[in-house]
Amino acid sequence: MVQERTLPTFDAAKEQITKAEGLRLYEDMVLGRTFEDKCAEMYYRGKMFGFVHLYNGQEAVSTGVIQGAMRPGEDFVCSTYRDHVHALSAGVPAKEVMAELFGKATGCSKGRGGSMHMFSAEHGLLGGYAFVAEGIPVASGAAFQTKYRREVLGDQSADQVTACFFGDGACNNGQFFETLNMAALWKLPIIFVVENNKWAIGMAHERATSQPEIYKKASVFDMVGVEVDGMDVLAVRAVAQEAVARARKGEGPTLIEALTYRFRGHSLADPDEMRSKAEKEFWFARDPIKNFAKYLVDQGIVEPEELKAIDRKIQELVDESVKFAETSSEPDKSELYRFIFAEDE
Ligand SMILES: Cc1ncc(C[n+]2csc(CCOP(=O)(O)OP(=O)(O)O)c2C)c(N)n1
Ligand SMILES: [Mg+2]
Repeated sequence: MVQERTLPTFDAAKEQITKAEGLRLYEDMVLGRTFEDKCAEMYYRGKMFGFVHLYNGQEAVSTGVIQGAMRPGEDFVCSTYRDHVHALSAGVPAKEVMAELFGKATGCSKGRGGSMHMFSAEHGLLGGYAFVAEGIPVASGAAFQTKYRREVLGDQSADQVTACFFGDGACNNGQFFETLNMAALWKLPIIFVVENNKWAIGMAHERATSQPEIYKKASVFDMVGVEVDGMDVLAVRAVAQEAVARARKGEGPTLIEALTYRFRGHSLADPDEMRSKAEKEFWFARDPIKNFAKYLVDQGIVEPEELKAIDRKIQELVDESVKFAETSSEPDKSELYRFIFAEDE
């Protein structure tokens, strides 16, 4: 096992967090975890096909950024093939994400996308992208149009910020360097969120990159780069709030490196034999949901019973989403060629 990088410290006791917000962040993370566990069950029961990449362990990143710092539904979110939970945090209903996984017409991409291609114009979800780093220029295009509408077309309502999520593996790809250069040059309203989970399938991060501290790469673009404990939802929320404020003020992008870990294999087809037991245990002990629950109770912000009630409510919601997906229709054959090109309004 490679020596673990020291996680940046964060003084959560100093955070001003209301009960309502604490419960909201907790609920969003529990939704992500419960949804993904249900996906694993459905996949192994043969209900969904193709590659399915789960997000277990990384919930504090999606929740901390989208629910903690953005305006879900108004701002833009761009994801990778590990996209179910970003879609949920952005407000796409669980039943539409589950139906998409089942390939049903009621799915958020009308059953055409599947696991790796969640999309919702209504929720500002720019898509999940299966090619590594593919979303980075797409997200930057969204940020560019916001700036263009505001500064060139004079549309004062164009103040959206885009959050672009991608993995450590994507940071060795040319699109990362080319796009970050332009985003910084043009001061685009975007935050680049690297979810450094230490692995790109079976390739350990340290073996693939000359500078493993990804946030430092921001400096060559004269961009702000920060590292954060990606297992601590309040720490993620704090850095994301700063980055979003910077972007909204027109001061340009931020590169946030969230140090995190996926609790399952790369995809549900991966036997997960590459990673050591010691490494997994190091990270399992940092489970973002368990730790946040403990924090909320220890600080006297919530009662344990309130958290259990959320767990039950979310379990019901996810069970309902499976019923909805199972009973929904498949896309009609007559629509085979629809949604390939844009249609007239
Ligand atoms: C351009 C491209 N090259 C290779 C692949 C195959 N591939 C799929 S996932 C992956 C690893 C990416 O790892 P990372 O960016 O760290 O994301 P994580 O899976 O850890 O979330 C690779 C190489 C791909 N999808 N696209
Ligand atoms: Mg990775």
